[in-house]
Amino acid sequence: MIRTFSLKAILFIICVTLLCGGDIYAETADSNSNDDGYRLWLKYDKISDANRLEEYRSVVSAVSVRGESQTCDIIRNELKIALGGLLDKDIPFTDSIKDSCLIIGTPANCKEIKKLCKTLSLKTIGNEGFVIKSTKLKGKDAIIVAANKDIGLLYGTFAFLRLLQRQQSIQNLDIVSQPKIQYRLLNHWDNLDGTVERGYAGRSLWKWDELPGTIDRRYYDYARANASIGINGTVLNNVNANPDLLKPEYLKKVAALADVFRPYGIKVYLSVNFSSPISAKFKLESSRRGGIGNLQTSDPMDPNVRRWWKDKAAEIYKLIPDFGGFLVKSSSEGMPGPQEYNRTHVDGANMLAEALEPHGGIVMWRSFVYDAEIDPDRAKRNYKEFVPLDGKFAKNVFVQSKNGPIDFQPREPVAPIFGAMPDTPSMLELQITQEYLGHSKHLVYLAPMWKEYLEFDTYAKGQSSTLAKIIDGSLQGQKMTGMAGVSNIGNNRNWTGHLFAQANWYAFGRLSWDHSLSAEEIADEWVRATLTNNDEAVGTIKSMMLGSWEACVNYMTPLGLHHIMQEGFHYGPQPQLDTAAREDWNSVYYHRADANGLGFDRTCTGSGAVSQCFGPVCERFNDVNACPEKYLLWFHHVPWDRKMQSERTLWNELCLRYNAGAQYVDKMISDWQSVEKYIKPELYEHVAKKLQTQKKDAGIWRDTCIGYFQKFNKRLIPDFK
Ligand code: GCW
Repeated sequence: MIRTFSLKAILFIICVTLLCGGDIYAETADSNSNDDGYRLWLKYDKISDANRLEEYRSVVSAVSVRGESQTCDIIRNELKIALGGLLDKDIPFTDSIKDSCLIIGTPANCKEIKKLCKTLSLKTIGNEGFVIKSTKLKGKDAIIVAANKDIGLLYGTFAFLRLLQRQQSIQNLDIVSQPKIQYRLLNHWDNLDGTVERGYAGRSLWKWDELPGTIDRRYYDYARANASIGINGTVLNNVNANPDLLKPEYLKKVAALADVFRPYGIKVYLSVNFSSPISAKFKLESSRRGGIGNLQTSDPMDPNVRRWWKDKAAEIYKLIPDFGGFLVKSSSEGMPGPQEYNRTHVDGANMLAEALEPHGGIVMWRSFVYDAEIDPDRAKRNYKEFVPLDGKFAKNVFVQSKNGPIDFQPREPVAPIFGAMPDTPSMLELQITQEYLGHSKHLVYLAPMWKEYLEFDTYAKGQSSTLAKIIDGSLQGQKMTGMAGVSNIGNNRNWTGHLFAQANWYAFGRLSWDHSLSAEEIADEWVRATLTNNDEAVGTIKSMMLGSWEACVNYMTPLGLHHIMQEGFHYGPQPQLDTAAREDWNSVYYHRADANGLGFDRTCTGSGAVSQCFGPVCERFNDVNACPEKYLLWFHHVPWDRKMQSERTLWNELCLRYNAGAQYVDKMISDWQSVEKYIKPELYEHVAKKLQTQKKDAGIWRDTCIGYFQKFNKRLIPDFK
């Protein structure tokens, strides 16, 4: 089976390469002069430091990539572009180890690497890991990039190139790296009509009407960018899933994309609609939703429904032998689910798991549910529905949960569901697209936020039970581990709408590979690869980035406020919103401002949400004197005159934070101006313009929210100067 598909895929690549004039990467390689952001962090502009350039040219004077797979061809191609650009020189590629100084191979295809195997720690690094090591071969200095599989070589190649992009020394290298998380996925919320839910960078990349006949060359650049940061899977479509994607004609299109992505180590997954087996003619009936099958039900206990999914899985795997699996949003925001048949999440997930299991596929069953009947406090609902089901899911099922208990707010405490289901693999869902953080208009670097979550100590198994240890399986011993990021990619030339939003895509990939990397380190890599290598400018830009999330929290939702944004659109402020279709979509439900104070009482005497946290966390958050101020109004209803740590009253502190957030944007504007001469003009202008919009809108956030809350407390607005 594997043999036939790889042969088919090779022919496919050859055809595509011919169709694209034999140079599928031309765009990324050639646009040096005119920089519109298309090339992302894979620019490979010439090394600016003359000494380093000399060093690199002498150390990497010839390259040998061993192996004949498509992945090895991709590595050769990448090195050609990268070394040609960075070293501004044609580096010879050779088959002979003896003439070469950079050797890339596996023990299976390289004798010398096989010999060195014992010293290279290859045994412990799995299929995706790699080793980069300075060594001597036949008495000559050499650098070896070694791995067990070709995909590890590709990751190792990108890691080696990152060293050059950052102009770091490549003497005495001794790097061993393997991913801490097994499933590192982008989740696209792309619809079949080309729109993207919560997408702010144009339309979907997937041209369904052209596929499978026409393969847009951007698919290759997408795959290459993802591989460069270690992403190994992509869910192509919106969790609000259109069942049509499971029709045979669409599956052929999906298979064409899978063929493109495969040699980059990227598997394809689909979001599926739970009603898919139901006949389309039920579309208009209220209790049954139309799918693409011929059944009258999608009850997971119905044998015909189970058969339907098994047949569908078999059909998919025939076309895509390495298909990844299904992502499911069920019984949430109008999406159908097993509850309609009085069945549980377990019944639904396990039915799909059973269909995928023989083929090696997985189910990612989302816990994003907030049925108002479960509890009056939305923050408590998914925990209450899911935690009792711990240990009942099939082995190939993840429960995929958002980082916070509500919904990707600018800041949330970590969702207490993490750690509370020790016998269920849990996948962390982060949102790269800035639904609640200024869309693609605001410069907000998200790595510090993700680090705050990952490093949060849940106390699930006593002290030092960080979220990172829960999702990488080290705390509770889970075998399957995963991290998903809701994509911010669209068909805009610069991929993400805001140039700096590329850094969030980048950071998600890097953190899913290694969550111990710091936000600062990742920013350093990204800035040097994308913008400039001038140390001073790098320092300035990094500092803009590193403070940008806290600033955004301050001008939108300081001190634990949340969900007070414009209805539906979620961009600007609408703290007065009290007319939404659901109570828990209203801003007033969340901030609870009144004449006495502000905030949602989730203490043990309030909604009780705090008691879902583990002991010491619960105690700390429950106590208004101990609760970290960043979560204060999340857990407490606080009097306007209460003294804060700063000795200011809550009201004055709130005003100060709103103002500090808005002022930070002014600082970013002047910082950006100060680095102008290091930035390509088109990119400089693009960011400068966006910052002006951010300034205006941060001001609107501040003024609207302060003005609104003042109506309750009737206090003066403190003088900010
Ligand atoms: O945050 C909400 C978004 C919806 C989204 C939903 C979800 C895809 O506003 O647009 O739907 O979350 O995560 O399912």
